[in-house]
Amino acid sequence: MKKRAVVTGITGQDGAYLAELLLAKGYVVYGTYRRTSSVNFWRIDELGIQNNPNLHLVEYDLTDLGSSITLIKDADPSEVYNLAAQSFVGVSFNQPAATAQITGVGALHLLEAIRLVNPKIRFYQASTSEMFGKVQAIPQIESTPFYPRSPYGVAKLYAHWMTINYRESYDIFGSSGILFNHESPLRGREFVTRKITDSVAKIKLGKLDVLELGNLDAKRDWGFAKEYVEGMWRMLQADEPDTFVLATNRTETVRDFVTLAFKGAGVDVEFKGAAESEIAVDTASGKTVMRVNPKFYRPAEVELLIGDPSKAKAKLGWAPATTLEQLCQMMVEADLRRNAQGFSF
Ligand code: NDP
Ligand code: GDR
Repeated sequence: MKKRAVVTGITGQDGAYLAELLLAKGYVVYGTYRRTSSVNFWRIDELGIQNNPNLHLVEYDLTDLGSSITLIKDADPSEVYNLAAQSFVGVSFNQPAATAQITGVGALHLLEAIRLVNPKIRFYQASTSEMFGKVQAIPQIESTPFYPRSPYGVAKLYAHWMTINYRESYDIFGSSGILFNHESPLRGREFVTRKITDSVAKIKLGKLDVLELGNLDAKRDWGFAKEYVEGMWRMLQADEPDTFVLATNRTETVRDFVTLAFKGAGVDVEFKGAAESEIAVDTASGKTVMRVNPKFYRPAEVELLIGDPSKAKAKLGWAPATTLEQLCQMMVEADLRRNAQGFSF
């Protein structure tokens, strides 16, 4: 009998990579997507798994308890990976209540469905380094106190504690992965790394003049998404449910990522000015290729994230392999190819 898994949020970056991994391991995968007027399967299409006979696409909304119960009943899985969320931190300031319902209470709906339908199902919750927010220790580990700085971070913290609560109250195998930022060519274009690599490609191809960004001083611990979904899977194969940090233990500024991305496209840049008037200039042409626009600043910022994944290495044998330079180069090349072909999602 093949193992069955539910992956919520298959239209997102991680959902697509995780579905690819599980299919390669011989699972039957029930991947959920939302009914919208124009559902977009470009990621699973790009990975070539959309027509895999072991992949079932299921319409589902995380905010609906009944829909969650039906999903778990019909798919009858042994593992559920909850990756669906309103995952954009910036938007969570404008839509705090919707973010709470989807990103916070949505996870509870799945836990309730598991408790009611089959408490033996193993559950993975996509927790986040945003829960550390205004960081209380450097680097951050599983026991570092939380201090979320956005409605998204607060909603994720609720889901994280609910996962632990269901573990302790009902003996449900609920594991929580505190994942630091992970990127890839499949990253959404609203997130800063992909916004940068896509814009760098467009500037290189003469399709855009200037990239506009917000806070260049924010520091992030960026890893490669494809490696992080392997960590999720390992968490559900462990003997005990637990909480794990997945990270690279290296942190760089957004400004550093801008430099790397332009370099990846063969452009050297120099930064001038400061704060709201900071720009980056192409040293060869003298043209301004990046400028700060305060409209991209957030009401409250997470200044510095750096995670220590030692526990995941010791207990799961998980470690990141791709360097930030390799990751950035991979993303720039994918965006150069896509933009040259005239499309970019
Ligand atoms: P994406 O934003 O790429 O994907 C989110 C997915 O959630 C999409 O498939 C989206 O569907 C779906 N979704 C949104 N709202 C609902 C809803 N109401 N009902 C059902 N599905 C919904 O996120 P990532 O793949 O990057 O991240 C996966 C998970 O991991 C998220 O929970 C995120 O918060 C978390 N995380 C991500 C990190 C990262 O660096 N990538 C780090 C730490 C945690 P649609 O396509 O229709 O919008
Ligand atoms: P983050 O990712 O908020 O860390 O959440 P994002 O890429 O959106 O921002 C990273 C940092 O870059 C700064 N920044 C900008 N961000 C965006 N999006 N656009 C800009 O123009 C810009 N300019 C500067 C931000 O202020 C921030 O400091 C991601 C998401 O995937 C979450 O779902 C996940 O939980 C965390 O990573 C870990």
